Amino acid sequence: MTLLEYVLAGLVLVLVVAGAAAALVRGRTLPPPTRPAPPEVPTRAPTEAPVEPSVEAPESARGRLLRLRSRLARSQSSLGRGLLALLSRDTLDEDVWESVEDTLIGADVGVGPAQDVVARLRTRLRGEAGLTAADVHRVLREELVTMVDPTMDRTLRVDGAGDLPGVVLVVGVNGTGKTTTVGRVARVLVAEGRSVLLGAADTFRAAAADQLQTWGERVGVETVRGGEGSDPASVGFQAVRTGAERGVDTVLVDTAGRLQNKAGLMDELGKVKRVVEKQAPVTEVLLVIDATTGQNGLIQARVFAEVVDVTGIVLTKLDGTAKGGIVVAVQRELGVPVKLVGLGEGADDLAPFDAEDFVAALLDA
Ligand SMILES: Nc1nc2c(ncn2[C@@H]2O[C@H](COP(=O)(O)OP(=O)(O)OP(=O)(O)O)[C@@H](O)[C@H]2O)c(=O)[nH]1
Ligand SMILES: [Mg+2]
Repeated sequence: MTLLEYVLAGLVLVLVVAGAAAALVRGRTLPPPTRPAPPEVPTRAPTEAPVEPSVEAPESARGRLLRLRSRLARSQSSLGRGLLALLSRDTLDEDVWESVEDTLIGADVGVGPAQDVVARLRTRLRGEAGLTAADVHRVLREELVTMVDPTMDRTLRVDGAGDLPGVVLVVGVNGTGKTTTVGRVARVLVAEGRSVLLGAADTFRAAAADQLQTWGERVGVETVRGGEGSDPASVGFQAVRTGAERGVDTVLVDTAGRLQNKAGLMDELGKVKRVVEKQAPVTEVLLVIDATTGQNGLIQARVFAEVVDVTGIVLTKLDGTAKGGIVVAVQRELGVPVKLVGLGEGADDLAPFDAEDFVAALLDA
């Protein structure tokens, strides 16, 4: 090989190495040509219509108590289990009957109903030889169901006469769960395909109307509200008038919490109902009672019933007390059925009350 040939070969080698290096560098900085292009995402111009706020699909009322039964059973297990244990003893003597009565009274059933049940159980279980545990269970269940009264009509009156909306007024002392109840009942009605309007007749605090409105918005229901401190009766009236004009099925009116011993506030409540009724009859007055307040709930019930004709009781926070007997006591006190029970803080933790299901939960804990 001549010198020239060496030089040429060297040059070729340098060129090849340089080209390869350049290609390598290019390969590192440029995206590999084989990588697929990202799919095109359609972008929305900011001027387009805003996305609709998502509206929840609430759970229908049917079967709710079944879902919530374990919660009820958990809170009332000492009552059911206590009674069953006592009645399963070999001999049912005076001591046992006294303990049965004490257990019932301890669960807030009330003295009268407790004595009635004991008398009936004594007659049915006395001297019957060969009673099995299943027999005792059945007799106790039947007597407790009778005590809770399966014959009471527990339907919510949410329909108005003719073209008028049904009007539900929700009342009770502070913090019992009125606003929560209105929100939850609205969900039940929406799930059943009804049209609903809310009235924020709690005008003490702006936050109260906000709270109600939030409940409504979650299920696409509107709230009629007045200014802070405005007359609750006129807000109630306006809500029912609007409901009638729009032809909605049901107007739910939330009211401010009020202590039953404040005469002025109780008079105001009477006025709310009277004024609303100039527009359409109130089809249901729900008194909300916090089950954890026990006997105090009975005193409230008495006073509220005098001012507004209570047609149904909502017993909230049953998940928080072992004294489920208050159901019986309050029904006796007013002669008005418990229609709904609250068993938790969740949006769908309100269930229609049913005597058989309730007793089943007590005994099957
Ligand atoms: N554990 C439990 N909590 C409940 C139940 N019902 C309502 N609550 C809670 O009770 C509290 C009070 O509820 P609200 O609905 O604001 O009561 P309110 O009667 O409207 O109160 P005021 O308007 O202030 O008189 C809230 O924290 C609810 O979540 C229930 O069934 N179980
Ligand atoms: Mg409230």
